[in-house]
Amino acid sequence: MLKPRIIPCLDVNDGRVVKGVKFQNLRDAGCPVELAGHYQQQGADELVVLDVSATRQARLAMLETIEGVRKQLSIPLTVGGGVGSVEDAGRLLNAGADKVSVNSAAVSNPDLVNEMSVRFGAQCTVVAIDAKRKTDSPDLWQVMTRSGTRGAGIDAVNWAAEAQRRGAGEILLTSFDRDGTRSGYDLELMSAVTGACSLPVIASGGANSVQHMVEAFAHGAHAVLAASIFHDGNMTVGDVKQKLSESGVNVRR
Ligand code: 0VR
Repeated sequence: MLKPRIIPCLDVNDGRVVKGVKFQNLRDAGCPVELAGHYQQQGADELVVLDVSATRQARLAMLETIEGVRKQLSIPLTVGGGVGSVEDAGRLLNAGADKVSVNSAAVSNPDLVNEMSVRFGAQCTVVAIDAKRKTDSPDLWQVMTRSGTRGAGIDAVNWAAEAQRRGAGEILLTSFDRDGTRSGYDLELMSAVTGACSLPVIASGGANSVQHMVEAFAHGAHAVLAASIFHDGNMTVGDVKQKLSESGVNVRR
């Protein structure tokens, strides 16, 4: 099993890194190619680049961004955002991604998970799940799609288990409620999903301290993803890894 991983996330809108709260009010957070090199130098174990662009031409330009990011990196690169088909995934892999994450399209067409896994391998196939606590039953989470704007009407824990059965190699689990809030990861969500799915699960949404990351690992996360705290310069990846190591988390040094 891989060591616990620290994964900065670059949400890219129209060629620029952005950051918001609950996927809204996106502010500019810099150049993806520069930030990618920056985070690798700080000791990031992997990088996630998520295309959150609205327009088609911005999505097409994304391939150039991926090629530029790839030139900076020797660590694994996962790319997602708007992946709708095996062909889309192939284009991203050809542009330099090591893994491709699929979110909304897999919810509407679950066979896409099987197709990606068969064509490219489970190790390339990441299923991203944006989960939101159900208002009427707070210990259940529903899957949100289309950047958190649409309730898919399915249970997030069950969807993670189905993604595993369909050949996914990893789950990128984002708490919609915690995204950008700096209030910590949704630990109950993490426990519920890791209890139902034995794939590596990446915790995402809400990180604001090393303690938040220690908690996520203690609740079954195999990796922690963060955007806000890294983009805003509050902490470097090196700071985080130093403190995690002191807290007994066996990170790669
Ligand atoms: P923080 O570490 O809390 O900033 O969040 C990490 C992670 O949840 C976000 O970078 C990312 O998953 C948010 N996703 C989306 C989006 C952001 C803007 C627009 C759309 C989306 O569709 O996932």
